[in-house]
Amino acid sequence: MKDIEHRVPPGQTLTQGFPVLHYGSVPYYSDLSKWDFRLFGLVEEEVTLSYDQFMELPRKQFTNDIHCVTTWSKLDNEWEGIAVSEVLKRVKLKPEAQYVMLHAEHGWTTNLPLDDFMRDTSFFGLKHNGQPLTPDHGYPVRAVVPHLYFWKSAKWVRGIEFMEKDKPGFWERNGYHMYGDPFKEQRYDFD
Ligand SMILES: Nc1nc2c(c(=O)[nH]1)N[C@H]1C(S)=C(S)[C@@H](COP(=O)(O)O)O[C@H]1N2
Ligand SMILES: [Mo]
Repeated sequence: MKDIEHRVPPGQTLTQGFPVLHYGSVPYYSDLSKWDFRLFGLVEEEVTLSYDQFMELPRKQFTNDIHCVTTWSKLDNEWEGIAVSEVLKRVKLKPEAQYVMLHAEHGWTTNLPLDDFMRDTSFFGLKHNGQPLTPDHGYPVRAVVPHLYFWKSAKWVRGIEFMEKDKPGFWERNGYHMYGDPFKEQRYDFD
């Protein structure tokens, strides 16, 4: 493991807490039988997983550092989650697929390259530091892509759209960087 100094990107400050940041309201789920997860776009056949089907996917433990564009970083997070590869096994991607758009509740979106999403450090998080995700941190499922700024880690994620070309998601349309590498300080679109 890298020493602390190399784990904290430029311009970031460590926090022991777990700040909550999002646009809009926290979704409330009264009936998870209505929850589903869609794989669509450049796939041979679209797939929709039910809540039960999603929760039956094999889980793993992940440990990582997270870096928010608002300058806090939090080291040594322990997660239980589902590897992206486990979810992607359910579809056959068309060869043109190069980018993904993650779709979350209330139409919130974020974009990233397929290769970044498919790294074995990216996953769908279900528990953080031993506890089920709280509603404000993304219950029941959030994406976690720790090598990019944390806004790419969609809370309340409900689907993956596979795309040929990069397209801006919610914050990317509102001035944030298309890629968002914290070690290069790619915070805003002019960085
Ligand atoms: N659905 C959704 N996911 C989201 C956001 C959002 O507004 N909606 N905000 C992002 C931003 S800007 C950050 S920094 C992280 C914050 O996650 P946290 O509240 O668990 O710390 O969630 C990301 N995921
Ligand atoms: Mo953020």
